Amino acid sequence: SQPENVQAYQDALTYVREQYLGKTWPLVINGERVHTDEKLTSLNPCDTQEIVGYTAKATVEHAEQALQGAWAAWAEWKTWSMDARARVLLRAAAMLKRRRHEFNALMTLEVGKNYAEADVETAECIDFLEYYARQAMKYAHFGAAETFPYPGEENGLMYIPLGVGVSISPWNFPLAIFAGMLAAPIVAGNCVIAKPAEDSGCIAALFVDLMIEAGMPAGVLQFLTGVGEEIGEYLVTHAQTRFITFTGSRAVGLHINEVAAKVQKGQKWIKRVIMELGGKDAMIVDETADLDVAVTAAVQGAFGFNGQKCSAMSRLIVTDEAYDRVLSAFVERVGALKQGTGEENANVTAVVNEESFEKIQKYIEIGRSEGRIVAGGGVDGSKGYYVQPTIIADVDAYARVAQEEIFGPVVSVIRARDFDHAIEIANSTEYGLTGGVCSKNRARLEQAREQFEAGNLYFNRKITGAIVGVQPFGGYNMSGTDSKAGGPDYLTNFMQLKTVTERF
Ligand code: TXE
Repeated sequence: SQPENVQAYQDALTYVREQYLGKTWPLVINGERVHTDEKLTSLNPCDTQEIVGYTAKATVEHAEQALQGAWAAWAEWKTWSMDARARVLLRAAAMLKRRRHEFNALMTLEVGKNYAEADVETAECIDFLEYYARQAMKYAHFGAAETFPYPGEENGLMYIPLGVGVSISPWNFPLAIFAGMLAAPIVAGNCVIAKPAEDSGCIAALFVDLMIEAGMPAGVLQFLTGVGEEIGEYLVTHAQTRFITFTGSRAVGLHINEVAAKVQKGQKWIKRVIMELGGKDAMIVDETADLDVAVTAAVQGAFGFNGQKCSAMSRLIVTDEAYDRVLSAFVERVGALKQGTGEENANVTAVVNEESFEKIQKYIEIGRSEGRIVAGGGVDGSKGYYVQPTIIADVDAYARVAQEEIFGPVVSVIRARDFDHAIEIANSTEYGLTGGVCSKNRARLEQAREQFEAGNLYFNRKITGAIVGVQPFGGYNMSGTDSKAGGPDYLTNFMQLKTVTERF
């Protein structure tokens, strides 16, 4: 980071600590701030003594109120022009640019993201708002130009919003994913009930306040913090929910998919379900690869936000000839990573909560029997949930640590006989989100382009980091419905198409 940004961040951190620490953030239903007796607590994972804030704990009565209020608000919102709706997003983006450091600071405290990555996330949030606002214009007018003219008739396309839906988001991109998943349906003319993850309600609430300040009318964006199994479950199974957009774990995603498919009494539609689930993303390094490029890509792809990304590299597959060389360079580089707090901008910080901390520890233990721990392996939960960046070498492609999502700073290194074998291993999990290849061999890159099963492939660079409007993001197989967030057709997930043909 530039020194002036570091100073601005430090100032913002002081401001955020003074203004927000220990604050209780309410629900927002029909434009009203609603407080509840019971609350959820957000703890700083890097210092579990520090209470970052509290969020209201919504009940099913609140969820019902939010749903009815959203349908009432929709009657008006759907009549707004695309242009007018897009302007609300653009205003929010402009405001966020001015308050970037404040959002970064709260993010570093609430989920422990280091501030360089928090800054990238805030930038991504701004990109989502601006991109979806501009994409909306595409659907604004009578779309006859998009269809083939038919003699004697005029054919028009109309894109109609669906109604009211639910957006359920995770803690790992508590601002960008939360915002992107609600902004797209909203700009397309729908009303949304947004439910952030239990661990990241404060940053979500700060963003909702900003959207309201930017001109979001009452009822269009309803904000409910609370427990997924309670209000989330209530909303996804409700007859009046028209669509669900979800990012989170495979288990919860598949559960929602199943319960949302059941048609409830009085329900008039098949719910649209848009899912972004996990990954077990692989990067292949062959013997022709530039060692420095490959190892830099591996370190960045694996340990950014402690590997707590569905797009994180968690399997390093190395061809036999290059294996020892790549492994020892990787171990050396990982040993140099600094662990500390998000506000210190440490390379690796603490993992999000106790449950994750324990889950990752369990996998490290499994890794001890399935391979050889050659870096890290230790933990320290005394003051924060610190897990050392860990490398498990000599792992079999079908071992549990090579197949299951660990969602922490842990990489399995797998030896491949040759490049064909490496591709076979890469495709051996049930996921298919991101993937990478480091090689100077053109034919092999072409082969990977065809055969590597992943929604987002990266060659000779790190494998995370889809850029909005550049790399439409979403995976194959169990990684989700491949709905491509930040892509040119994403808004059509939240609209239905009507064609009108008139004979002259
Ligand atoms: O996710 P959950 P969690 C993976 C990762 C991580 C694990 C657990 O492996 O370790 O999931 O994380 C809401 N009906 N990913 O517990 O439980 C919940 O309140 C409706 C991968 O945070 O899936 C939250 O808002 N909603 C991932 C959201 O679902 C329900 C990102 C996600 O929670 C619900 C995060 C229910 N029955 C975790 N139960 C990625 N793809 O990047 C829970 N929720």
